[in-house]
Amino acid sequence: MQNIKHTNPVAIGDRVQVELLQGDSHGMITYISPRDNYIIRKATKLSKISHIIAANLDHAYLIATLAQPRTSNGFIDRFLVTAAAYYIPASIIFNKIDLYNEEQLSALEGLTDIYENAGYRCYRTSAVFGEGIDKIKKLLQGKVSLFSGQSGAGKSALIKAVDATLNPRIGSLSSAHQKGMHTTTFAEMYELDDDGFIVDTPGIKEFGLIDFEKTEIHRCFPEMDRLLPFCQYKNCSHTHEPGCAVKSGLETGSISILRYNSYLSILNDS
Ligand SMILES: Nc1nc2c(ncn2[C@@H]2O[C@H](COP(=O)(O)OP(=O)(O)OP(=O)(O)O)[C@@H](O)[C@H]2O)c(=O)[nH]1
Ligand SMILES: [Mg+2]
Ligand SMILES: [Zn+2]
Repeated sequence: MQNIKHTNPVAIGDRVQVELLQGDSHGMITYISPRDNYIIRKATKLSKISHIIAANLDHAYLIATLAQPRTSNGFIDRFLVTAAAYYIPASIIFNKIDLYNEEQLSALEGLTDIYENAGYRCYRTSAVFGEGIDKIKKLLQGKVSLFSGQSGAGKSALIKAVDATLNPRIGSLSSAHQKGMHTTTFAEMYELDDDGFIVDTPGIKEFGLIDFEKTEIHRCFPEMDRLLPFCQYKNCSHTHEPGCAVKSGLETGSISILRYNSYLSILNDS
């Protein structure tokens, strides 16, 4: 993953030294400290060029929703894999719970089980009604956190709910398709009044993985990674090998079929 071209040499979250120029109103970045970590996406789907979304993160949160615009499982899994690929701890915030009907609430229970079993914390919030916000505030305290997800999921609205002194632009949904309108157009870091920083990002259509080795992918599915020592083959790909603990897990239900299908789909794409 080293020889990748980036569209941005300096990213949100970089720690830099600045030399002030005349009048102190302008400066020049003279040094970028080595990054503890960073998270990347492809500049465009087919592009070899990538864009560093942010650097030096403590945690990445996927803002998902089962109401408009519904976040697909595939999207959730690709986000989680991307974060794991860059060794950034990740969690899921299911937002807009005020809009969920019975069916969506029961889907939420199911998904929460799946992802918590896999090893990801799940939270539920309503940015509009303030539900679940106190918990999120605590999580963000003293940390550098990233909010990512599809346009319209409520990333900016959640930031405003967490700290009312901040003013990220909050959009509306398109009346035709109830999709987001790409209101946030560039990543921006906000300092929370409670200590901590949060990076608001533009909505992402899909996460494309970058130059990722097939053999690395199961490392990014923690529940499968945990089973690897119990597979008959040390380098088991969990697809066709005999004595595969992941395939047995599928039969007993300890591995979710949704997650396994995402695994296969990502494996096929890379
Ligand atoms: N009912 C309800 N609406 C919400 C909630 N959170 C956000 N919204 C609405 O969803 C729409 C989009 O919210 P934004 O915060 O702009 O979404 P975003 O994820 O930042 O979108 P982009 O900046 O385009 O990526 C706005 O109309 C919000 O008021 C929620 O918890 N409940
Ligand atoms: Mg936004
Ligand atoms: Zn296996």
